[in-house]
Amino acid sequence: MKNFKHLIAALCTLTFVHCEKPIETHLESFPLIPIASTMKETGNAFFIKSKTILYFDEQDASLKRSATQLKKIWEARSKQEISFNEGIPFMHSKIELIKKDFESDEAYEIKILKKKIQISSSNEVGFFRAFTTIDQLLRFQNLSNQNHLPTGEISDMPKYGYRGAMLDVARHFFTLEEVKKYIDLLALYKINKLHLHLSDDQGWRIEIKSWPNLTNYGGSTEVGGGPGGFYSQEEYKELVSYAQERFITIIPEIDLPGHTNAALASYPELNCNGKSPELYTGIEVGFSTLCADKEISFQFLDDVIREISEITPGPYFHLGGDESHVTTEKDYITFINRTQDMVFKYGKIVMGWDEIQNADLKPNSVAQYWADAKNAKAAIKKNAKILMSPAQYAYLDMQYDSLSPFGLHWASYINIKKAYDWIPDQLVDGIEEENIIGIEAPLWSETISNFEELSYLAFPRLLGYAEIGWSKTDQRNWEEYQNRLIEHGVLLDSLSINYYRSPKVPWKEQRQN
Ligand code: TNX
Repeated sequence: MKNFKHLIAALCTLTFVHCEKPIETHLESFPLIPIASTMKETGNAFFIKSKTILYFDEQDASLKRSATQLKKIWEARSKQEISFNEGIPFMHSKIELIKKDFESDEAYEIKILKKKIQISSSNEVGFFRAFTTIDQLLRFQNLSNQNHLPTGEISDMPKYGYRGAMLDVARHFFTLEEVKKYIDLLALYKINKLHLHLSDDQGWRIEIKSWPNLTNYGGSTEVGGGPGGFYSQEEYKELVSYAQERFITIIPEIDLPGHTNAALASYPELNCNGKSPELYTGIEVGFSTLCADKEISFQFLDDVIREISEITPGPYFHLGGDESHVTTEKDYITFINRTQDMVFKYGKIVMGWDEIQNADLKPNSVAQYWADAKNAKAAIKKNAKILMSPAQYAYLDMQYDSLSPFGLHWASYINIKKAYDWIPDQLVDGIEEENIIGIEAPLWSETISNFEELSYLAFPRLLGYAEIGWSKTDQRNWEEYQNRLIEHGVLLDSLSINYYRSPKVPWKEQRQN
């Protein structure tokens, strides 16, 4: 018997054939976040051999782009090279990309067999979501030094088409590199929208060529008096395409008519009294407004909306519209109605904070519910869609508890469980499943000024929001989620991401990197 084993071992070595003894694997208990619609394990293992052959129809340009994306991810994680449609099948690992119809563009299926992996979807975005799943599988196997994937089938599709994060780059500026790093992490958790809050009292962060002082002067500081910053249009385009490669849509927000001190400080003619206020570096809200009596205000807004729309391929333009406490109701309605027309003229769909329902919202606009349920319900009456960002549950800038070094708490303290344990269509009577396009987790930046602080507030709560947006409600359960989250703590550690290690969660010991 012993000799026989030696003989087999020798044969394996000579022929380069993998003859590991079968191992038990458990796909179903894999800590995927967001959890997939179904996962069925078959108990075997797909061993990652030297080199991998990726089979797909090279005539199909979109499949070729998908193949190239998978190649990048697979080679980085498995450390094994991928070749397209060539190689000696029995010596190498095999993956097939198969196009077939699904209910949703983002739906996909992965079959992990002993000898090959089959990935199917109807198009590029679905393949990308599948690759994200593969990416998580490989990352966790790497963390436990495993050279195989568990066999079985995953079939998956999102609950909501809109799964977003918002980043306030106005109160504190975040560099292109920092935003890209955030985008990478959003993509790993299947988040598909990044809403950028590009202007506020404290800073104007996007170049407008016809109004250059907005950034030259209006972008020159931030909360606390730091140097601020802004994105040139070229840099913004770079960000848009970086996000696009990860199937994330950038949604630009220009907050109006309030939250406009930086613009008012940059151009005296935008003020009703013709005089510019000072730049502002505090954190009060609701004290500034554009001037509805001056036509130049609308010329200004038309230029801004036109220039930004021209460099934004995504369908949405966010007009802000929150906390305009010093704008009269009549002027407020004028501003939203007129800018809404501009957004349409430049081919985009209007988004705004829930107060925008006070104007004559056009059907299919999006009201972002953050504070006032009455506003959200009124928006529904006007045939608007609702994006769920209830401050008490979904605000990433709320402190975890009273000891949190960053964040505010005007809406609530939001610990990791509270962030996870709510159901968008069961929160407010009258905001029903059919009204909701999805969820978004805003990260306001009054109290954070660098990536470490950003990630401390965003992680790990963002993983919970990703799951609320993607996974079916009846699959979600805090206790079970917490077990997966603990594994993602290890993953975030391996990526050197600073996250909040709540004392209520039994995290694994942190490795020193
Ligand atoms: C409210 S949420 C705001 C922001 C602040 C945030 C701080 C919303 C639409 N407006 O201006 O940054 O609270 O949590």
